[in-house]
Amino acid sequence: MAAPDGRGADPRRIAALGTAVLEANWRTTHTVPAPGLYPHQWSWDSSFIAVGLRRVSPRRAGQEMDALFAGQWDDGRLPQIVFDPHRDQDYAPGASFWQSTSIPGAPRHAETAGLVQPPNHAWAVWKIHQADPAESRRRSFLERSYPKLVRWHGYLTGRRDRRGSGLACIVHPWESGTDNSPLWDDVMARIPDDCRTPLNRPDLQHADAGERPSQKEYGKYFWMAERYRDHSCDDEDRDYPFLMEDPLFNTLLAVSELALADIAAELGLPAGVHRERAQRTAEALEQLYVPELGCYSARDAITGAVVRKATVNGLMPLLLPGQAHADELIATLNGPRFLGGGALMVPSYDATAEDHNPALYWRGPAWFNMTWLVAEALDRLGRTGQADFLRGNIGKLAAEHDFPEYVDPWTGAAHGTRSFSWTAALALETTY
Ligand code: 9YW
Repeated sequence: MAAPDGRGADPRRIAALGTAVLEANWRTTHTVPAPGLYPHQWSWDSSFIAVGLRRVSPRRAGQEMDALFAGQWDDGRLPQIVFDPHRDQDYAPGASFWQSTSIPGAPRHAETAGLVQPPNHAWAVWKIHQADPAESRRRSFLERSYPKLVRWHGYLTGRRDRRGSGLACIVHPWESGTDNSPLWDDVMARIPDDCRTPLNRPDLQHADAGERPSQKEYGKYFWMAERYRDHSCDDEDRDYPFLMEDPLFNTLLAVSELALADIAAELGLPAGVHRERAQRTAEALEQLYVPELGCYSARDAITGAVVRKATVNGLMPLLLPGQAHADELIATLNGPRFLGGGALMVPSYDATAEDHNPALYWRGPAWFNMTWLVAEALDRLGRTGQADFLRGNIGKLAAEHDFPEYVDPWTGAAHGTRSFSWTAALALETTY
């Protein structure tokens, strides 16, 4: 019988069950995030998936990244979604919404979304290489991935640094990976919801409406996606209303830039330039630190206002080496807003906030990828006991509840869809 805190859950069982989910969700070239709800390839999901997959098949983990890179645009962007053309009716907005093959600079042979997702890819590529360096070298995995990753980061630090602050902007809540996080509420209030596309919500066939973004939120999501698409996704729409600098997105960019330094060194290329870029992003992130919250937050790049809300996104700079606010971030993590009330995994949103909802998507529940990232950060800081506690709960709650999308942070009750790939992959990863 597993201990209530997750320590003692059988790692072999977790690994076997997690591997079976990944096997079932594999589709010839890539892994879908979940059967039913998410039938295509999602960008940052693939990186998390590959981190776990490399433990059982580094080769397949490499293929996962190759399939995503096949959707890269001429400007370097890696798309939020690479669509499976056979599943257009099963997810909205799909390939027929984006019509990407007629957008200048988008790939001709893959249908993709025009948006992006957080840049955890170089980090994943480096981890895949480390899992089996000989296999990676045989397949020239780093040689072929490196230039693509450099172009991807070039897009983010170039065209996406919309305010010249040294931080990449996201142009849609979907780009944050934390779709309906309270971080976006103020800006969302000024976004129209009268999109032209009919909202048919195939997602509601696979998940409870109470656990998904509302119809009004979807109207706004579609309105922004339409506007971005109709501007050829060119990032030059001067009056575009949603430009946010997110601490999660920019932390992953810096962490991935450090991974690019490791990759460059392995390839015998200059690595210093990547370390300098990572340092610049880390320094720019300081603009997002909010002392009274004891964590980082998002900034509206249009008004310059920093959002006064504590979310798991704002804890992520803990991953950065030499983090100046490590003590404050740890205190916040262990305080009442996050783990202080006896949570098993890290809540996505301040537990003391009046509108915290432990069952609603990114407005309270704990997600496996975020908890895994926090555990990684704790490990780097030498706080292995707490990292093990979180990893133990990741494995235990994942295996106990058929690999849910997210859970109630205190009871562990499962929410969202099941057989969720990054839950399976990261649960598998915790067993190594
Ligand atoms: C959506 C696929 C995606 C994740 C996001 C998560 C959710 C909904 O599912 O987005 O329709 O894109 O918020 O992080 O990549 O798993």
